[in-house]
Amino acid sequence: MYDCSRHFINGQWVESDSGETHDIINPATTESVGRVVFGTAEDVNRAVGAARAAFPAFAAWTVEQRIELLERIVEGLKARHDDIARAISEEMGAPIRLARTAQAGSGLQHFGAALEALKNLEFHEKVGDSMIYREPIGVCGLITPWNWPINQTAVKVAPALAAGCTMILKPSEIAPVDATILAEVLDAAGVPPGVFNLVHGDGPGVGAPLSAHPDVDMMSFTGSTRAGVLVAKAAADTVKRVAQELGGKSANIILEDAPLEEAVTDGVRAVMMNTGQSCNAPTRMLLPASRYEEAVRIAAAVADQTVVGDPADEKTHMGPLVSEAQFDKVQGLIEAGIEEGARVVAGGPGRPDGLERGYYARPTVFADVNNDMTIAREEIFGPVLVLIPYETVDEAVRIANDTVYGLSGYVWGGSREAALDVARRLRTGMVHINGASLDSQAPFGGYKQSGNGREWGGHGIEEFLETKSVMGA
Ligand code: TXE
Repeated sequence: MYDCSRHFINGQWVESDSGETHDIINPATTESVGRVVFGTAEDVNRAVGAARAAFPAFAAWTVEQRIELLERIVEGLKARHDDIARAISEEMGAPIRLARTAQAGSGLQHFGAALEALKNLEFHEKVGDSMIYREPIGVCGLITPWNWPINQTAVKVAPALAAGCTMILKPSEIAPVDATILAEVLDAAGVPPGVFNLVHGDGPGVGAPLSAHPDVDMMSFTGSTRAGVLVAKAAADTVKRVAQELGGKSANIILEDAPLEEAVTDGVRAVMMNTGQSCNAPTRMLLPASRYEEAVRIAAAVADQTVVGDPADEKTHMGPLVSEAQFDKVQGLIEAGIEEGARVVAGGPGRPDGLERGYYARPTVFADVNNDMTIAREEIFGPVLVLIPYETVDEAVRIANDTVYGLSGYVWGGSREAALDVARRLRTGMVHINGASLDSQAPFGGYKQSGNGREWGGHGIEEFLETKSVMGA
């Protein structure tokens, strides 16, 4: 059983002010795999106090000291890799193969990327007659969701440490285990007391008081647009910086001359990965009308081949959704798609055959979708792909941009120049051409209601820095 019943504050594992604990549910079995404590505003006060007290000394560390610290953390994460992978698989249902590779691997990758970026970052420069210094912003509140748990904590904790900030992490109450393991790794690596603090709990109980706290200088939030707006509102009175990585409804534009089989296959697999629970999933596939029916056949076949089942099984491609609430939400949206006249060509409502226990959904593909339908507008956060036809490239770009979100875009085409031209017209923070994967040194973040600010690599560290101009220096 996983034990997340204590916070980590000022270098110590401590009891919560509340003592109120909840089960951590394995979504594959619906059984408890551990307990997590729900903290209080008083716990937040203690953690912020510790982070504030630790800030001056940590901010004065040299870049070399911070590099050595990050190197020790990378070693620690490597040593705990299998523990982290197993925890992720059990707390949020990721297939063990995905948990070991992309999920647990991303924590390591982002600490490594922050380390490399730190080696090349300039913390001061001369501009005209003045000196410009870049200094750590101070005490940071970090709030993360459950879908890529170690990835999301790493992309905040690593750059915050690299910048010289102190912090309070509030991980998702649904998947708190690997954040607890991360705290153990940081402690063993020699992070000084108070520099990193972990407070478990839910949004209203811990996230809200942390966001509103007058002694917190910055909030970095990843999660739903709904909760991101609440964080920004709570933070507004204290004028702290708020970085947000929020929802998405990313378009995948397949151009007329794209290798159709490869592009559609890649697009379907990308949506089903992590059971569709990724903010940057390419959930709207835009297809030239002339090749639409051919693409529908390929997409349906690929979705039908997805192996859904026990996350502990090495052969599983897709595990359950994270929770009963997420299962109900996804089922409701699949029903909405049918009611609004879209055509189910793979999957559909209900559970896959033989999977009566656990929050399993069916890999679902909808054809005959127009961009005004609910399933084309809302972030479903489940294994649901919609296929939308277009007549001209201009129309495809218009449909792609016709969303409140602006996180990612995807373009497939026979000509790199033509694909790049489309990429430049998308109002999104990231675009992938012809299946190119994410790059841990390239900034990650969105336009519009997908958030503001950028994470990953050097841009991620800059988020945690203030700029000071000294005239006459
Ligand atoms: O996430 P929330 P939830 C979407 C997904 C899902 C929906 C709700 O569609 O169905 O969000 O999921 C904390 N002040 N995404 O409720 O609410 C919360 O405790 C401060 C998309 O699980 O976004 C957790 O630590 N914090 C998303 C974190 O916010 C608050 C990833 C995320 O929770 C808070 C996850 C508050 N008032 C879900 N309320 C993406 N696109 O990446 C909640 N939290």
